[in-house]
Amino acid sequence: MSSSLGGWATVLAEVDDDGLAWVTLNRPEKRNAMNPTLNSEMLEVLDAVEAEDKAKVLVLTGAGDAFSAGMDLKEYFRDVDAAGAVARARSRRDANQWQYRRLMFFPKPTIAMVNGWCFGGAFTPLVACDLAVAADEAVFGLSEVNWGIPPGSVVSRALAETVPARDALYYIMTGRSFTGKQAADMRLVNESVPRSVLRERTAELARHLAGMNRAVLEAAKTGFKRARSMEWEVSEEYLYAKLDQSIATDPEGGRERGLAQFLDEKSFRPGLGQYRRE
Ligand code: ACO
Ligand code: V55
Repeated sequence: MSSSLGGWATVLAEVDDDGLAWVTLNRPEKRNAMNPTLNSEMLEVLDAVEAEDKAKVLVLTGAGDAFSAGMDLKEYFRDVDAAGAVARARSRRDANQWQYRRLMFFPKPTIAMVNGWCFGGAFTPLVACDLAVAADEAVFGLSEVNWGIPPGSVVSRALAETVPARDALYYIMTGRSFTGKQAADMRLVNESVPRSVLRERTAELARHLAGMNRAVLEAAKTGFKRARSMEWEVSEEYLYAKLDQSIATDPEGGRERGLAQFLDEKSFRPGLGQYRRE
């Protein structure tokens, strides 16, 4: 059983019984190219997933053969440019708002499930997700140069965050495509698996995260993502503040229970798994 989080023209969003929020870019006939409608709807979808208590983990994927064929070349580039500078600025703002500002620091764990085609602008939400799993057969590419532009927005920044410069420049400059297997080799994604098992493999990872202490997970992911760009002394201050905040606000008192199960009851080994939460 799964319940829908709302009705959108270009995105499907539903929560299943395991607490997984499946967010599916849903323009399969356009290979899930991101048009202005999708970009503004995704902002609503992220708000809905954040607000839904049953949703523990967000999985971002695409309908049909594509994850996403990138920005919509007609509606996002040609039509919006024709509409003028104000329309263009607004359209860029929505796209960037969901693709990285909102997604990168989303309070719940996020996993990109790359089921197929993934081009250009699609790299931004891919990298903004905490984790990523691809189909071996998925095809990726920085295809911007193929049609006459350099990668824009934060696409090249997102690549620099995840893959070595040699790989990034090779694909940014040649425009050549690569597979899910290659994406895993260069660590753009955590792993790739045959398409036939992609959904189950991703669900298994998502269920693991869904069964964890959410306050601690949020502090852990935010701490890593924010500390990356900090100087060490500042990151020490910040990460201690985050740790103390987590202890003070964790509604299930995870730390005390973990310590008691290990030190007093001797019924659990933290090195080998999480404390009992029931
Ligand atoms: N923008 C707008 N429309 C698109 C896009 C896109 N990015 N990608 C696919 N479509 C549309 C096609 O125009 C076509 O529409 P139509 O049926 O109304 O004519 C439909 O989706 C299907 O496309 P096909 O090319 O027929 O699908 P196919 O499965 O053969 O190929 C592929 C898929 C490889 C993804 C191809 O569509 C493609 O190369 N798309 C563009 C990929 C790209 O370079 N994206 C831009 C990256 S740069 C950036 O994002 C900033
Ligand atoms: C890209 C993405 C954009 C953009 C210009 O190369 C280029 C990708 C997300 O928006 O405005």
